[in-house]
Amino acid sequence: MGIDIQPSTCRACSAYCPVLVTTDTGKVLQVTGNPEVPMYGGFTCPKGRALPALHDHPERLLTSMKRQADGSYTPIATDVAIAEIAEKLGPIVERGGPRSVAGFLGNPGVEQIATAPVMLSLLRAIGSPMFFTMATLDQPNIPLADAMHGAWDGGRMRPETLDVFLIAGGNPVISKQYFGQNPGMRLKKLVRSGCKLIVVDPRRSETARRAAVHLQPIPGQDEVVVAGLIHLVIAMGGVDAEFVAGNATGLAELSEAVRPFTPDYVASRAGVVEDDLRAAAKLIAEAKRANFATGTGLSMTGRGTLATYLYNCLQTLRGFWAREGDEMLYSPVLLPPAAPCAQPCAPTPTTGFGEKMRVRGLEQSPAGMPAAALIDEILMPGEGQVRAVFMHAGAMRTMPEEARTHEALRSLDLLVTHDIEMSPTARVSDYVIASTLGFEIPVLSFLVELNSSLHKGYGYPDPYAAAQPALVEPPAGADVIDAWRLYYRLGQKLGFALECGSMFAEKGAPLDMDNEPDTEDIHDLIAAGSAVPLERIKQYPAGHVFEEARVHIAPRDPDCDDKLDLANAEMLADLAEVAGEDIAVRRGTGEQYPLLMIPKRMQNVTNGTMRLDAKRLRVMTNPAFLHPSELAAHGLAPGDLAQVRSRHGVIEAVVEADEDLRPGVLAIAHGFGLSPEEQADPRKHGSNVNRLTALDDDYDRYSGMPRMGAIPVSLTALPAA
Ligand SMILES: Nc1nc2c(c(=O)[nH]1)N[C@H]1C(S)=C(S)[C@@H](COP(=O)(O)OP(=O)(O)OC[C@H]3O[C@@H](n4cnc5c(=O)[nH]c(N)nc54)[C@H](O)[C@@H]3O)O[C@H]1N2
Ligand SMILES: Nc1nc2c(c(=O)[nH]1)N[C@H]1C(S)=C(S)[C@@H](COP(=O)(O)OP(=O)(O)OC[C@H]3O[C@@H](n4cnc5c(=O)[nH]c(N)nc54)[C@H](O)[C@@H]3O)O[C@H]1N2
Ligand code: SF4
Ligand SMILES: [Mo]
Repeated sequence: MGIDIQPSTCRACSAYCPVLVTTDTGKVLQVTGNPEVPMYGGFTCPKGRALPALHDHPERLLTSMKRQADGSYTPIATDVAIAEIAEKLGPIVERGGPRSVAGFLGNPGVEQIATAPVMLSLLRAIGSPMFFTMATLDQPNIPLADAMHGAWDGGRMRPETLDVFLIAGGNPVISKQYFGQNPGMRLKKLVRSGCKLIVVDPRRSETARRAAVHLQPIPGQDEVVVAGLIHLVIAMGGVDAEFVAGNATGLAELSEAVRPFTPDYVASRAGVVEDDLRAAAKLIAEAKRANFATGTGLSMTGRGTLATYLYNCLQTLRGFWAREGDEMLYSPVLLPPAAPCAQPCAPTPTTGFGEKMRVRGLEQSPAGMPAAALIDEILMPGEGQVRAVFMHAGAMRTMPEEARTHEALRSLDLLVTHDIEMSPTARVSDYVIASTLGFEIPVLSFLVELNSSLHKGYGYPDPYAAAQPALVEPPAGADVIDAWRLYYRLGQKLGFALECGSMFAEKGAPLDMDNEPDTEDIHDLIAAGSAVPLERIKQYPAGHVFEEARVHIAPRDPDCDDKLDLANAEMLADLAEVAGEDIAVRRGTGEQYPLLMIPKRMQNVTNGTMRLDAKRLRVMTNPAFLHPSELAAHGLAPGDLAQVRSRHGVIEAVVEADEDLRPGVLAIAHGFGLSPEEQADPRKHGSNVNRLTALDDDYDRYSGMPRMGAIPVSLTALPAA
């Protein structure tokens, strides 16, 4: 005991920064970056460094809670809570069938990686297909576009080899998406090495400041911008004819479909400078190697799937996929071994293979089950109605349409959530299972690699992995558990034989249902079949780059006759609709709602988490940022309170000036506010932007994800209190 410094990993966001943790007799004192992992260069952000304060925060939830008839909460022993939940679950399944039980997994699964396989195993044992994740309210456009275009088996080109990196609707400097390790340092290096950044963002973001070309469009015009880039690249003779002939079909149809998107039309419609659009196209047409990346700014616009599909097409037109002999972008370490070839994989179906929803004609897609449909699956009576939900997410702050989400969650027969505080989601639950956090949970760097299989903005560019023990016990007297144990113990009580394995295996290994495993045992099962044996990874407590794991792209299989599709019928029909539509009607702005609200992320907060230490991190609120000219036009000064209204609802927010924003745009982060059962002070708790969204507003036909950005709003000054 006494002072001790040990390597670990911050999991307060998906960047998974390697850290050194100073403890004193079981108490976390300090967190600093671990300079021994060169990829990260010692980087941490303020959230990671604030973790000690989270561990023993006075408002931390140290006992599970049960909702009482009057809506108040009383502590309950976790095992008593689990026994009561098991007793309630049986009759619910008997009455409503297996489908009446659903699981919902969000961002807390980044820290508690054992939740996903064990929650899923319990649902399977019950016989329920109703497993939802936040992925369909995030960037479902990416797997969907890959399904429709077909994917490249060799994957994308490595950043350090690129002449051009384009990012549309993403801000890696803050979000770490696409540059998960010390993004500032990596972007600086990239630009110094001669790579030209092209950024498409209505805001001159922290990333756009480093751009060779910054296109600053009106929000919600990404499909127009990329159609314009394709138009120009074709006109400039930029098509890699040999690559396209060997690997794709549909060039003629795509060329025809982008014909209306002339530079002057795109410039006037999307509000970008025509010369900048031409400059971006020229960089792309002349580059030898490039990558086109999309983020949440683009995915939230309601047409993210189309825009991403078109960026994939542009990638193919230029032949910008990893070539034979290239090093794979993210070589597997904890994932099963890979042997990628320089060849296409044919498109895959978007529908027709999974569970059908009873609402909006939605069903399971390559992006997973449509999370936005879950709320209506709860509210809509009839066979298959969902009556019990296990929630490992902060849905009350992060699901669209707070009011309908609240109505649905409160109407359930049973809502069980995990939490580290009495968050707005905890405050609508029947049972809140108090959970461990931070360095109380063992580390396995599997999640970063798992994400890379779904989204190329995540992954380790070097074959790095870490498996590290928990460093501290929960505070004395606390009755908290690692979240997966709820599902294991319920399985035990209900007499199920649960299993757990690699997400990539058909079937997991059976769990010992008599002697409760440790979290590290679950991690061992998750890593089953890993490219580098877990035993070897465990020999390096500070994490390690396994040079032997680097994979290079193999030549094309001579028998491969798969082709990428440049002319998916539904995508080109959508593009024709874009070309033919009434622009003003589509945009939805006018006298009543003159501004467009867009999402943005802030450095010191991850979605709805870490509000506990808000004071230290100085994120009391989520300001509505506007160009100073907009503030003046609305009679507002920075720091004033204003009402923001959309067609779906209204919030009060603190306004701030941001010169880097396009006039006409209001940018605000999500993940704030209190539950609708409490009175929130916008200066203290921030405001829930999901009061301004609706679950069925302009939703994607495959993922069900509604429009969560480019939302028409109005702004009205509020009299000072
Ligand atoms: N309007 C709008 N809505 C959005 C978005 C947007 O841009 N705009 N973004 C969407 C996106 S991309 C995402 S990924 C989602 C994220 O939404 P969620 O998946 O809900 O993620 P978080 O808000 O990070 O979840 C944090 C919550 O979980 C609680 N929690 C529960 N269990 C645990 C635990 O075991 N450990 C910890 N540390 N906390 C726990 C925390 O107290 C906190 O309340 O939001 C989505 N919603
Ligand atoms: N610090 C911090 N890091 C995070 C998170 C966090 O909450 N805080 N959340 C994590 C999560 S869950 C995710 S999914 C990732 C997301 O990672 P990113 O997608 O990189 O998220 P943002 O940083 O919000 O960047 C979105 C950008 O899109 C721009 N934008 C808004 N509307 C439009 C539009 O219509 N078109 C275009 N082209 N751009 C637009 C915004 O101005 C903003 O700069 O970040 C992760 N990392
Ligand atoms: S919260 Fe900060 S320190 Fe922690 S992993 Fe994310 S970027 Fe790294
Ligand atoms: Mo996300």
